Amino acid sequence: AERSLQAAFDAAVAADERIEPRDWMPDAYRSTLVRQIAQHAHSEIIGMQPEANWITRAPSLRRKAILMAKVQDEAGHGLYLYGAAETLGTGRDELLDKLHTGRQKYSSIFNYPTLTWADVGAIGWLVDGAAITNQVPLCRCSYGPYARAMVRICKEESFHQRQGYELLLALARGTEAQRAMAQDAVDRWWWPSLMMFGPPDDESAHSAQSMAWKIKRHSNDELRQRFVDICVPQAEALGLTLPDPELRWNEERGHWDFGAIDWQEFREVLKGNGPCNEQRLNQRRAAHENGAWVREAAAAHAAKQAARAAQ
Ligand code: FAQ
Repeated sequence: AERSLQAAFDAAVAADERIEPRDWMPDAYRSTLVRQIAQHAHSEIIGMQPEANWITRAPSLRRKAILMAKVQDEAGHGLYLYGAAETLGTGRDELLDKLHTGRQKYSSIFNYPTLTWADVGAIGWLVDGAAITNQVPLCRCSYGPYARAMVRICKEESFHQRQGYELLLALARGTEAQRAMAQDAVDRWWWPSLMMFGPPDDESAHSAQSMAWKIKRHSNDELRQRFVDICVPQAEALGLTLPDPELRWNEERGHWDFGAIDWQEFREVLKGNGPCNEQRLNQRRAAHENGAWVREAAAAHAAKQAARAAQ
């Protein structure tokens, strides 16, 4: 029976059909999805911190309203993603516990500080830009609930990316000090954004299997190259430079060549040694503890409702 279930699963993946929660799936497929979706969900809620840092200091009411909407969207993305993970049989409390005890990861990018207002623009342009490049193919992921969550998330990420670009454009066209602030933010966020796509293909432990299962549709390096190709003309339109002297159009490849990424830095950030790892996790744990009364009240309310319904 196991063999025919496996054959049905393989056939569904080969035919580009969606795997749904009640379908049989290999254990390793399930655990790979839980790992990736949980890491993605954790990234969304930890990713609220660097930008929320600027809400009280936004330079105008308009900018503040936009930034609040964006940070709220990220909380929503976290909820859709934790919901998608729940369809695989893993509870949110279990996933949050793994985040809080360092047993599950979140994206390396959120371990860098937001030092100036221009960082809000650079995050929107580069970090959300990288996120979209990575996530648009995930709308065709073989697991139905994850793929469907990605459709809405990508629409919202596009708005986030454009607000970042527009913010940077305003600064780049502003005073000399504003332009310098924008350039400094781009200088600091460029390389970490390239690391968001994960290790190079020949060091990517999960890529081959995830691509065979059609969870991933493109390799880490392919998507990274796509992102560089998109950003170079956009930087030019902004009048800002990307901090890589080796960026060069390669006629033969039809792509931009770029310089070497500091993978040692990436590994250090993953090990917990980035500039803000400790701060991000501490703040997350504190938020969870401070929210305990809300969870308790909701559980008490649900128990009361259930008791009333049973009468
Ligand atoms: N950071 O074998 P691979 C956002 C880990 S966007 C930390 O290549 P895989 C939006 C990887 O987990 C950011 N860890 O892994 C937003 C694995 O470790 P493990 C979130 C990383 O899964 C914007 C090991 O390295 N987006 O939040 C990173 O096949 C602004 C080996 O790597 C997603 O999560 C990294 N950068 O490919 C929010 C997208 N890269 O688990 C707020 C969905 C790799 O064995 C503000 N995820 N690792 O211990 C994916 O597409 C994939 O998981 C990849 C990695 C491409 C990230």
